Amino acid sequence: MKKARRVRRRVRSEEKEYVHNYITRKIRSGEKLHFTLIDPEKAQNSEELSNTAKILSDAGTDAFLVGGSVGVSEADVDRVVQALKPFKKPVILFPGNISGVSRYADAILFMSLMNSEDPYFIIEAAVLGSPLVHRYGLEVLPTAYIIVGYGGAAGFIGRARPIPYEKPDIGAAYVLAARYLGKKYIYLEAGSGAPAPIPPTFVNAAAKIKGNALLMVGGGIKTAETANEIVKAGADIIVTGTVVEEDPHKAVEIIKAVKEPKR
Ligand code: 1GP
Repeated sequence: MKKARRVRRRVRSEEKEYVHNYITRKIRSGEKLHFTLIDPEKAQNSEELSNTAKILSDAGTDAFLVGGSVGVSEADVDRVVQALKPFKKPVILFPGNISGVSRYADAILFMSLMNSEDPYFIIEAAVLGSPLVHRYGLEVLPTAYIIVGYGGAAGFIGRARPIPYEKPDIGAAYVLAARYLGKKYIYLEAGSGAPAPIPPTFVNAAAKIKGNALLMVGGGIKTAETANEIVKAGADIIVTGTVVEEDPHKAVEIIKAVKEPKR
């Protein structure tokens, strides 16, 4: 049994790079990353989804995140993950609940919503989802999910107590706690469609204290300038979703800004 597992592991590492290795290899070489978020509930037209994915993949997005807060079934997630597979970028689950776990994905942001007031979103959803993650053999990316400011659907559904934009010291304390808990990824989330993204000062306070954890920032990033400022403030990974739905070509400009940030 043990031998079989060893062989399986070896076969996997020969065929395919682990997603965490892929991400850290790029970060160590000095790159900043861009993740494209696809909400399965909104991606109903598969031809449109493939066209969008091709534009973003060609532009250099580093991975696809698949997830949403409302109206997402496992069948929807399976369909979207499979549609994204041909583009040869890692497909990472970003589950709003246990229905967001698909066997076809490459990895999962295994999350705790750190500033939820509901134990379900802090730990219980993770407990209910973990046997599925194990059965499907998904690579796990341990993630502290922290909701800031607006919060959007993720904040409302997740019963978060969002950290005010003007309180970066509280954000930094959450980041430090996440780091001490051993999280490898810290996701500062303003909420999808946030009217204003997380301010660079807030991101900078988090970046200074994050240690070796990777800092992801998303919510309300709609222009190359904003992405540039957030990268300069110390984010390792920028996530965009709404702008991709509205105009994939605008997202291409954001990818350029992430890859070649202006000083
Ligand atoms: C939401 O952070 C992501 O979970 C992306 O937000 O849709 O505003 O780009 P936007």
